[in-house]
Amino acid sequence: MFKVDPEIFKILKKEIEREKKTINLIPSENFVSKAVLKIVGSVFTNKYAEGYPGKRYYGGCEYVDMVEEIARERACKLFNAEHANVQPHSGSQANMAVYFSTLKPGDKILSMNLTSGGHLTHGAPVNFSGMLYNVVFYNVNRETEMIDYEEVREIAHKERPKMIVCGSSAYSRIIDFSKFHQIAKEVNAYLCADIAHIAGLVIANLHPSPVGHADFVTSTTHKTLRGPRGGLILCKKEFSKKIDSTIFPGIQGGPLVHVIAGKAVAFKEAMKSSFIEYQKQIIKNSKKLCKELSDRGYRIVSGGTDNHLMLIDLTEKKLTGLEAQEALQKVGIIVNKNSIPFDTKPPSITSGIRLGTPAVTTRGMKEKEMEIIAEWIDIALSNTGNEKILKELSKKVRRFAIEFPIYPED
Ligand code: DSN
Repeated sequence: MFKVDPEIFKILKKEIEREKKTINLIPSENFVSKAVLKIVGSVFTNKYAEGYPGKRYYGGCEYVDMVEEIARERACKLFNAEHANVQPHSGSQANMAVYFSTLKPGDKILSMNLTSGGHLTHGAPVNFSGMLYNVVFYNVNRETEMIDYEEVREIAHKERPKMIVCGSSAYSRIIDFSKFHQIAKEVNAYLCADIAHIAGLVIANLHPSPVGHADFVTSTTHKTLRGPRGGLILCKKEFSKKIDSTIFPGIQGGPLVHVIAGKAVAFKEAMKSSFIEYQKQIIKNSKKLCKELSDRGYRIVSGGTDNHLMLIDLTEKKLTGLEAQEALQKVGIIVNKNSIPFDTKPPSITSGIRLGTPAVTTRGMKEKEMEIIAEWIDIALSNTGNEKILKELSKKVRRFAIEFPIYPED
């Protein structure tokens, strides 16, 4: 393999080493199982399969049909949903399909502002969603830094949106989908819940499910759900035809069958009791990391976390998110800079960092390790200009990370 393209395979080797030797705290990343890795790298990548099981535009789809059917059935079972579409290449395309199937350009969407924790595809001006639709935002409350459902209700009644979008990329608290349902009902709006970040927690019953409340539920499959990189839509039966035809032929061509097979395997893994234990540990680790950082003087947005992630406001530490991300990367702790609510700095700089525990929990780390990581984060962020200290620390991080192999069987 190496001989075919040494340039790329050398880089692959480096990435393998990077993943092994660093501590990954990016809350939207994870490590898939060997089984998922294998099926995503399988010959299913060779197959065209435009259409849906039993109704394809290509011959030779008998096995592809079986795989997609199983993936759909497992998704419905896991989430107790009436219909699943497993073809979206990403969470963005899942959201796009929901909007295209229900809205016309210019229609009004009410969603969470990006700086309050929303996602680009929830109407950011630089995204297709913000360009095509008339978007009004709700923010978190300035004091509590949590969603203020009464404020959402007020905006909804004033603006009468055609769709309300809930769910987020950087919100560390429980989202009350039943309240959003009630508000959507009051103003006769569709409700779309984007659970990309919390899908695994929802499956494990550690976060309330939007199924039964939202008309549409979108997700990615690679965050807490720990599957391959991709998207997913769940919806009520009445919307199934519209959603399916919006995905194909509406916005996508051939589905990525190798990825759908990976989703099917990940869904099977998510049905095991060990998956529930894993999700419980993600939250325990998140709460512990949060407490340890708070004890060391870091301001946690909203004062804590109920899920797999937390946002740290670095304003009082006189650091930007970018500076913190770079200092931590030097020692092998990988995080991403992130806007905090009402951030005055641009998204390329930010006042905060976002940390999460899905990936470290997959490697078997527990509360004890969270304490060590918090201590190292503090040392790195208190010594951003001291290359000697950062270098010493990077050696410790590397030794520590190697003790928690991603694929112990290798
Ligand atoms: N980029 C993803 C995240 O990191 O949360 C969301 O799409």
